[in-house]
Amino acid sequence: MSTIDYSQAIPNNVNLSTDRVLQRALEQWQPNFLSWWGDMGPVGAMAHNVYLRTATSAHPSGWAHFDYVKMPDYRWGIFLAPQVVDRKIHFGEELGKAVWQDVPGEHRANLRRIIVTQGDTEPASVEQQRHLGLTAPSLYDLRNLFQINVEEGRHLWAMVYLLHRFFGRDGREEADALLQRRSGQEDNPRILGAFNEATPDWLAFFMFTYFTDRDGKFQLCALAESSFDPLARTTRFMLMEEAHHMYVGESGVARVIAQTCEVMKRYQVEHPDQVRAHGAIDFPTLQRYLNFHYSVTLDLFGADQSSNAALFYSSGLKGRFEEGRRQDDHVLKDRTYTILDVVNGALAEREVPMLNALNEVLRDDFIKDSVSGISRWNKVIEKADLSFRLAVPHKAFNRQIGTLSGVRISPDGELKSQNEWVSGHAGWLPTADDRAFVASLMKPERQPGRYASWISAPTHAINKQPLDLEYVRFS
Ligand code: BYC
Repeated sequence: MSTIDYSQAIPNNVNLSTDRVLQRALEQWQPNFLSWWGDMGPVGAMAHNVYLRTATSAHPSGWAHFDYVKMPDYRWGIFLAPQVVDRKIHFGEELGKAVWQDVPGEHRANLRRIIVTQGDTEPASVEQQRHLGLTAPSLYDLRNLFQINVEEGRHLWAMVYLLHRFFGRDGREEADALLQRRSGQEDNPRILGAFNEATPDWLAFFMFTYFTDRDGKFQLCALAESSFDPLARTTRFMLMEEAHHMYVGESGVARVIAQTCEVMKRYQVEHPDQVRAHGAIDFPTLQRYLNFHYSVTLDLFGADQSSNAALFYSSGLKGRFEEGRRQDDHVLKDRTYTILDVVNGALAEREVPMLNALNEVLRDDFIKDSVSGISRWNKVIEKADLSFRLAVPHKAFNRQIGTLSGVRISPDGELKSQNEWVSGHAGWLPTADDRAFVASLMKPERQPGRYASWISAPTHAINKQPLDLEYVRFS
């Protein structure tokens, strides 16, 4: 017997109350999700009352409902963006035909693989961030962390809905496996590399939400073009939530920079040791964190030449970022794209068929978007009249996936021998000392309206509330 009142417990616009098969699948899965949330969700935070945004409908007035909620009581819902009437496939071999409301048999395995890969990242990020609530620099930041965590949980529900609704028994098995893999676990890790890295401190968290959630944006935008309409509609709705996650990252790093500038000006110091002595994070450490998160995130786009990517596009499963705005034939058979290759141990440009280079096309779109935020960070430094500038490292720096994984390249794009790489490493990527210093700053600040020494106050509060609202009420 069902113990769940679906329309209340799981807000949805997928007619859950009349879909018995889906109900049964979710009824079995939901307790496992809650048990996973208890084991792997935010540590020690289950009884806190948190000022959270909950999506209660897909209507513009319903997707951002704010109130105090205990996280295990958060209503993880299933929402698809409204259906576009008469939507047509707009790229690939089947261009012009009606989009699919069900999964075509020939695309079943690939669609499942894409949905599972996407779904796997959502619980992974919650696992990566589970200790951060113990050291939040303010109640405002703590609330944002929890908001992101519950929404990643909802994004997992979104993918599980697709698996349960459209993929039968193997979909149910995949949905179970999403709760069984663990970030960073040796024998059953998460699928993609970046989601097995630790997010040990708040600087890493802000960099993660700036860069890695931005991969989320680009992948979701590519999936929002899909000919499989339920996937397109689900990801369109997820994108509305993703925007806040990237804002947390961009504004978080900007606030760290602002505080560093403030300390450097107030005490007239420049050397990293002096900046650290005043409880702020020096610019070279920020740059090394940036180098790490950027390069690890670039790998998330997959190999620069991928027959999977070509197949996903040609068969209409996954489009390009802003596919509809591009002025070409949307089939791409005769087009080429320039990628970086390694020729005789050196980097060289090479023209390859564009279809095979679509991971690279998406990665390049991501790079453009990332760079624009970094120039906004640099404006903060410029305004303080300081000369340091942050920059993204070369695309080939510290890569583990694809052609560029075979070479050692410095952040400024120079080819290095293995020995040179080992000796340069400490200047390019966070060292144990950097991590220990940042960890030493991670002391929780729990007074409303107060902030840790290493970060400035935010410029905007949540939902037009005062900045010193008690965003989290502790149990
Ligand atoms: N780490 O042919 P390739 C988000 C594997 S983030 C480890 O290039 P393909 C979020 C690959 O699986 C967005 N392995 O693959 C952000 C394949 O393995 P198999 C997540 C990797 O298929 C923050 C082999 O290498 N969504 O939402 O062209 C918080 C050959 O590679 C990696 C998606 O990714 C890696 N980095 O491209 C929360 C969208 N990269 O099958 C959430 C769905 C590749 O040979 N995924 N491999 O064993 C896809 O579209 C594609 O699977 C990928 C890979 C773009 C990821």
